[in-house]
Amino acid sequence: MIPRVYFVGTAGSGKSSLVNSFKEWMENMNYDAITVNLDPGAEFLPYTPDIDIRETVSLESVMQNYNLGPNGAQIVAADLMIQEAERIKELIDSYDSDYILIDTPGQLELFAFRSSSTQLVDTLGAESNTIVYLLDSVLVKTPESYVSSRFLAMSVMTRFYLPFLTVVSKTDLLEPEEKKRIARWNRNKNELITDLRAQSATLNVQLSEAILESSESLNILGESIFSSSESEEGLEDIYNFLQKIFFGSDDLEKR
Ligand SMILES: Nc1nc2c(ncn2[C@@H]2O[C@H](COP(=O)(O)OP(=O)(O)OP(=O)(O)O)[C@@H](O)[C@H]2O)c(=O)[nH]1
Ligand SMILES: [Mg+2]
Repeated sequence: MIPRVYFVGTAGSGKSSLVNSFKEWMENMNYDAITVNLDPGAEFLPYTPDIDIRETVSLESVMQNYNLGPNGAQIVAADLMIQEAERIKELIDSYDSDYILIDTPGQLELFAFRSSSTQLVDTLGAESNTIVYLLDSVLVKTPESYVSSRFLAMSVMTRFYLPFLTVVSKTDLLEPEEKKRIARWNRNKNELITDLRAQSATLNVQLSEAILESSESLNILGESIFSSSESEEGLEDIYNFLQKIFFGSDDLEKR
């Protein structure tokens, strides 16, 4: 089965841009990928999807047909998407491609925490899936926000139990010092705990430390890759991760 790669993350974390830049990068390397948009609310996409949920389920049409505001419509749209799952799977299967790059809705909670999404992912292909989870670089600059962003990532991971890569996105927006600091936390949990302790010893610091100690000792998330859709940093690393997961590190034959 052709690998399905879901790009997941909080609103504005750079999912659609990464789908676009990763697809372009693959094309430049003579690898082949198709793009699937599963965000019914996307108003603008930086790429033209090969398959687009908005052709049958769009936020605008759901708002009109069900007389709902944008939030209620998002929920109805997420559930309507299941009815489209078989059709989308058939469309996906009609392509001969190396990778299927799947863009997910802006509202992370809609994709991550509603059972419709796990059903959708299963129907689209239960065997060859992975999640590329974007940690928005704007949201990981302090030790507390870095920790809470990783907790959110872990929470998403427990919903899907799929191979999972965390990517710190939009790294071109980080100052060199900020980037170095995040890289230190990424490599070494103790550095993160030291920096957490340097903050005032409030209950949330103690709580963060306690959860970190137990969860990170299992190395659940592994190290994050730093990526930027602007500078193309990390795109090759993402590709290498995917190749390892799906093909045990063998390079794809160039087309
Ligand atoms: N500088 C910079 N800006 C980026 C990068 N990736 C995305 N952006 C910008 O961040 C904003 C959000 O990017 P999107 O790709 O739409 O993010 P998204 O996660 O798909 O957003 P939603 O689907 O609305 O949740 C846009 O203004 C992008 O131009 C990046 O790597 N570098
Ligand atoms: Mg998007």
